[in-house]
Amino acid sequence: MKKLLTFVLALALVLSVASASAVTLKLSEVHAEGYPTALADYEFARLVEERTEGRVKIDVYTGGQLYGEETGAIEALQMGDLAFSRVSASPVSSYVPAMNAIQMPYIYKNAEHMWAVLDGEIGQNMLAEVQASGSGLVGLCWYDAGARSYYTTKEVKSVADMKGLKIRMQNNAMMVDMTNVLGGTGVTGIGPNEVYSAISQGTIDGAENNWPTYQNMGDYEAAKFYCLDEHTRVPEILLASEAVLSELDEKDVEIIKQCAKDTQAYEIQKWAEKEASSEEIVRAAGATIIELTPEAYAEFQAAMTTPSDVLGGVSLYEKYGKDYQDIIDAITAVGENY
Ligand code: BDP
Repeated sequence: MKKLLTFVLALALVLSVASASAVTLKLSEVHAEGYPTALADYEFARLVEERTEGRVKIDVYTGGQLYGEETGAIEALQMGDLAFSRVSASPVSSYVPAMNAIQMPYIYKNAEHMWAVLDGEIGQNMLAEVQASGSGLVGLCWYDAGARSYYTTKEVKSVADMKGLKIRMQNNAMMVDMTNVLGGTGVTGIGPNEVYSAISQGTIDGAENNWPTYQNMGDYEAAKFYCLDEHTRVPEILLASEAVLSELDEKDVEIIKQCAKDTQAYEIQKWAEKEASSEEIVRAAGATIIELTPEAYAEFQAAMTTPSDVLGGVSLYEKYGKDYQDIIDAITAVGENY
């Protein structure tokens, strides 16, 4: 009896030590449950809990419950108020300026080209640069987010049709300028979950995004014209807070980094499925999908490298790319194989 009691006490002690050293961390996600990135977040959380044997548990908060604007989540990571966030690489550029180099308009020929870059030296160096830049952020892995195109309440078939349109953009100065050089007006400060109502209320004439977000947020019901200009391929990125990671055991930090990398292929597969089903839903709902003529497409592309009055006489590539010309050239060189 005494032996059993000693055993029970010892067990209780072990368990309490184990639970005392276990931490629960938060992950913020703007997308709804079931969206490819949200699925990847949960997979990441599952792997981390399993491989740290319960020492690190991650609670995923979807739908922008914690931060409706990704900029808010990024700043919380910097302050150590949040452990993880899956965000678009676009708003990260405000904190890690080199990040623009991997999302310049029309820099990739296709998804394969982008993945060769992200999985190769350029992409891996850029992930490392997130922390090396002193941002207080740690870049864990990339996820797919397809190509972004404009969707509007009026038909856009050429650059000329962009004139005067107020377009919601992500919090990234280069992206705002991209719309401005096309003749529209880029508007920021609207979270992705607020785009639908902003269009419905007439505050803006449209936005830009990939097929899954256009469909999943319901935006296709408010802005019925989707112009496949495919101006950018902006990958998603899973970020961690440097301050929060520094509180953890180094061994667990290594496990966390590996778990993130191991979810990339999973997200890419979920992405492909969702991209196809979203396109189907949007087309079936009767939205007008505009395939640009080669001439019209070339016009959109050319606007990015043409000096513009809007930018004080320089081109978008000059303004945002000149400090990262080596990276841009390297990305273009990878493209020769695609
Ligand atoms: C979606 C991204 C999401 C961004 C959103 C946006 O998945 O992370 O917040 O675009 O436009 O494609 O803000």
